[in-house]
Amino acid sequence: QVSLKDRVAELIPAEIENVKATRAEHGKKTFGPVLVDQLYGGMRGMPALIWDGSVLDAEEGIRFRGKTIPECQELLPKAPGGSEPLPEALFWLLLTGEAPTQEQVTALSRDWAARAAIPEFVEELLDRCPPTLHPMSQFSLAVTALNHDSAFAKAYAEGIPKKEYWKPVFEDCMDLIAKLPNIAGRIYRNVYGQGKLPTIDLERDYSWNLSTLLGFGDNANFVELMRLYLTIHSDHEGGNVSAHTGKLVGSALSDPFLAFGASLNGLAGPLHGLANQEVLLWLRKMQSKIGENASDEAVREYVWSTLQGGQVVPGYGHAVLRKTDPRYTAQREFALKHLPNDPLFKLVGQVYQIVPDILLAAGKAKNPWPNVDAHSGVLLTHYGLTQMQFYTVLFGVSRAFGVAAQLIWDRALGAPLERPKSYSTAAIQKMFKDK
Ligand code: CMX
Repeated sequence: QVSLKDRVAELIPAEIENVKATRAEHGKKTFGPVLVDQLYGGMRGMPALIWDGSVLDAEEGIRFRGKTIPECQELLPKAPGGSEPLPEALFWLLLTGEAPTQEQVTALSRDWAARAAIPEFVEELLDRCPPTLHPMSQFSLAVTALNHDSAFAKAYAEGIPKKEYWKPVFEDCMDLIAKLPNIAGRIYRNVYGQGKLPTIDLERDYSWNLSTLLGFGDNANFVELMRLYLTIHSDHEGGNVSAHTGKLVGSALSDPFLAFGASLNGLAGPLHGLANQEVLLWLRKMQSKIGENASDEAVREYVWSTLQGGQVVPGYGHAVLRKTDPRYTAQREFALKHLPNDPLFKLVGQVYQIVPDILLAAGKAKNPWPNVDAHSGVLLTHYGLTQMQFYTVLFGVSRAFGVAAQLIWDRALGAPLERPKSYSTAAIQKMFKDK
């Protein structure tokens, strides 16, 4: 059976030709004007990057290599007795555009389990972090430190030719993904005092091992949740802060550990991945203010008070999406199947009925609908993973899949250093004077 690396090696020559032909045919075509407003407005909608793993449609949501989330749930191999896709399979899909066989997925699970150990000095680094250091800072610190053993950094120092870059980058990316459960598990146990870390089981899948390291491996539904969670958070095209940061830093030929460490620092912002922590904090604050089983009216008033206090409603709105995020829907369906009577799930459902109308009435947000972060914390809380400051770490484990897949392709296709043009306000004024 063909391994993932062999399959990527087979695909590269044709893809190089494909890109060449695309550039020859379309290279001089324009997407239309760039508006000055886009320079000031966070580059919304400005075509700027190539990202092959996934494409985001404003109305429909994400497609991984052309497949919607429900299609991935149908198509991708599952664990024995499980019904959610294995994230290993999603990684294969992101990287090759193809669904792997069950055997290929099992081989990938084994490969990652065999690479999972982290260097002793990284363990010590984590053990010395004060428990008051945010889990995301600890996570980024540890991932950055993995660059100590980067195959790419070593090969580059030894003068590896450009067309070979992707090979050590592939190895680094596999190591990166494989080591994240041990890093996440160690942070969780250190910060929340959950005792000694168990060892990785070479015969089990990635999500089972991650769940076990966190202390939830004996709950089959939690493990299923992890499989779904890691699948749907993996990739959201290239322009979001974590994905773009990884690609940008990788373009300087920083190795995948340095590149993904930078991604994590972006994911740790409250307008991006930290929103899953913020949602839970906000829901808890609401409950302490208006009580559990509050009326729609009381929830409505609370939402308005958040907006009037100048804060955002976390988990709602999106820079690209204009409809309910299918990642939200996938989690809602999981909840309807596994925890329909959970009180916090009911509150999240109630909030879903109420917030969009209020955001529309407030008239600012371009998208009043919930995003992925509006739901994930409720599911984790249900199974006892209640430490909300840890939630973004799980998002980070998953986001490595999407960033890693693109880093491999960027090096295989010889993507150049990113260097867009910036302007000062004075330069803009001068440029358009009298126009
Ligand atoms: N609550 C209150 N106001 C909101 C809002 C929300 N959920 N979403 C957008 N707005 C406001 C913006 O703050 C902005 O206000 P100002 O003009 O005063 O600055 C205005 O509406 C227009 O913003 P937009 O164009 O609709 O949204 P952006 O593309 O600028 O930002 C996002 C997108 C996600 C940062 C924003 O919707 C937000 O802050 N949401 C809450 C945080 C969140 O859930 N983030 C997670 C996103 C998913 C992820 O990356 O994980």
